[in-house]
Amino acid sequence: MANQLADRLDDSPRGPAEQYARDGFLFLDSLFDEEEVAAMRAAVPVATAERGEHVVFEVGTDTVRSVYGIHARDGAFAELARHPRLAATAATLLGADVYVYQSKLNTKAVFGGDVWPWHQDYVYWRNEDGMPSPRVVTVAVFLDDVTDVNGPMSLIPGSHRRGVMEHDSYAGHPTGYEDRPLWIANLVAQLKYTIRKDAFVREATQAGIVTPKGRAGSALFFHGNAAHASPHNLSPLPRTLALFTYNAVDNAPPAERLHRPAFLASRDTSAVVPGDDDAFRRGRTG
Ligand code: 6CS
Ligand code: FE
Repeated sequence: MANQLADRLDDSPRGPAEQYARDGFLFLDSLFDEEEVAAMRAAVPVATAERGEHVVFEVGTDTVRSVYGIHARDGAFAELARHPRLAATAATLLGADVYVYQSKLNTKAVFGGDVWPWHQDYVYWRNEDGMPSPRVVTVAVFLDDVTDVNGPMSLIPGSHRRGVMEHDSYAGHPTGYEDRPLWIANLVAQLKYTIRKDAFVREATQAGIVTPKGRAGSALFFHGNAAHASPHNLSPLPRTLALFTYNAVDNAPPAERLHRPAFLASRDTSAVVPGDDDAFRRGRTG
């Protein structure tokens, strides 16, 4: 009896899956080592030199904010998207076979990396792509050290259990992007859907705010309904993240709802087959 009582009183999570279920995110410090990160980082300048609709710039500048669809082209990021430490972990957290719904590099550039206001991701995938449910998880792989001053992501623990929170939204083009398609409003600092101030204050006052920081190679898994944000980069150091969104294969949006480009909502819903764990070791491809 005593043990059962102790167990009930001790609400500390048993393992990673329980921690994710409780908090809506899971931070794995130094999931990849320096050698592996160096191999991933080598692919960053190639990606940020790309030009096209999949590359988003900070408003009014030629500073790259994001490069989308990085998993869909052969190379290091395709390898990283199917890395077992990411894809198998995502499948475990969702309890389902998963496919890569979206991928991107968020550069948070020095002296120009703009904010991501408080938002939930799933509201975009539900409203813009018709995703049926929030059985979706994103992992941010730190390709640079993440510190207090280079624009770390913050989250509200447990906010994923609130469902889609109250949001403010706007129609039309964000200022400075009038010549872009309307989906640009989902991707820039002037975000189309942001958590309403009273809902944010209520949740953040009750649950607090956490800001996972760590060495390059760390990984932050977060639920599609986890409220999150990130500030400007105030440091002389970049804060490049490679983000992969894994959706449950049986949670794919109906094809007829998919109007945004494939680099925002993949049409390939085939389950990810995890690759080699040593894919980023010296002498390997990747
Ligand atoms: O609309 C989207 O797909 C993107 N927008 C935001 C604000 N986060 C998720 C995703 O990258
Ligand atoms: Fe987001």
